[in-house]
Amino acid sequence: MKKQTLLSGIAPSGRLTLGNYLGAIRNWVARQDQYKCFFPLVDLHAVTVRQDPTTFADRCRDFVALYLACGVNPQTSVVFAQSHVAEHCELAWILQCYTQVGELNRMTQYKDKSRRNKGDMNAGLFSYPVLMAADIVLYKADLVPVGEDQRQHLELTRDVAGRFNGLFGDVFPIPEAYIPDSGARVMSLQDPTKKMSKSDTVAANVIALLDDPTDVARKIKRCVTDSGNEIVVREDKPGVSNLLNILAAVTETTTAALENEYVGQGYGRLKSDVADAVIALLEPIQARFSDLRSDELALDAMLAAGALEAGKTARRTVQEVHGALGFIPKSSRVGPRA
Ligand code: ATP
Ligand code: LTN
Repeated sequence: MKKQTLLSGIAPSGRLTLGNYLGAIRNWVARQDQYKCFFPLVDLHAVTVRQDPTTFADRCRDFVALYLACGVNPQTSVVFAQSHVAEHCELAWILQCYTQVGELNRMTQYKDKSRRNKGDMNAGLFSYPVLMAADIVLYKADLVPVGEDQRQHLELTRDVAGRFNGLFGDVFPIPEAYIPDSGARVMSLQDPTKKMSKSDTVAANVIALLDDPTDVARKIKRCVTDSGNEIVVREDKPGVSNLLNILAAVTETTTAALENEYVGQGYGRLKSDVADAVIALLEPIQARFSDLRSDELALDAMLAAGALEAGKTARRTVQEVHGALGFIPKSSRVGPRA
């Protein structure tokens, strides 16, 4: 039987975090043998906020090396840079013409980012979810593993794809989001009512995948906990709930089991267990990263091969979309001008 298709991407802004790993990358890796997988480095998404051109390419290579260090297998999964496959932009344009401004206005991430980016309210920030929809349907993806914050963008993708199919026939499968039970929303260490975010400029809020073990231990030791001493997941205990969620996700257990295990224990013990578990998770990833990142030629060659392969599928889909819309097919015969 033909494998279904899985696709997911992360914009190379900031530094990859434990949230990105638990909410997204880990769930890509766990499914990569069951699905035909596409993992674009979505660099076109990153330029919705200003990036420094002198360091951007290096950051992009760091991200790709980290994908691989986390277990993405480039022999079986297609890893590539979105900017190397022009069809992402072509399809995004067409899909914009089937997306309502009102739908984009309702995106909470846009409302959030526009509040924070008052000085640069560019049109890319607004239309970004359509580029994401194009990323997904270009490869006719069936499954999209993401964290909780992307649920709304996935719903929009489903709506736009369904609308297009309603007008032009079944061109796109309607993709499903895969959002994990645990690790789908890792919170900031200093403000656990807010999502841990890779572009957060306050280092103490974030565990980066490349943080060294002493930093990880220090950040967790100093993270905000709550009043009282009960170790439970509860709305009025966002700090402790976050630590329990992280520990449950990293050690692949449930928060309910951990609540039982920690009855009568103090916050200090919980924090040192979370630190140990996170450090044990990150150490092998960091070791593999150093090896992979040191061979830039090999990384770039892998991206070139990925773009070649992704481009074949992408071209086919764009041609199908053009056909559905009634564009003149591009002739393979070049003759004299009429
Ligand atoms: P930025 O700060 O640049 O907006 P971010 O850290 O919020 O970045 P995204 O690029 O929006 O990350 O997300 C990449 C992937 O990681 C998405 O699938 C997203 O749902 C997931 N993700 C991001 N942050 C978290 C988090 N704190 N917990 C769980 N999953 C997360
Ligand atoms: N918008 C996503 C990143 C993203 C993505 C995608 C995720 C861009 N294209 C396609 C899944 C599938 C975000 O996490 N900010």
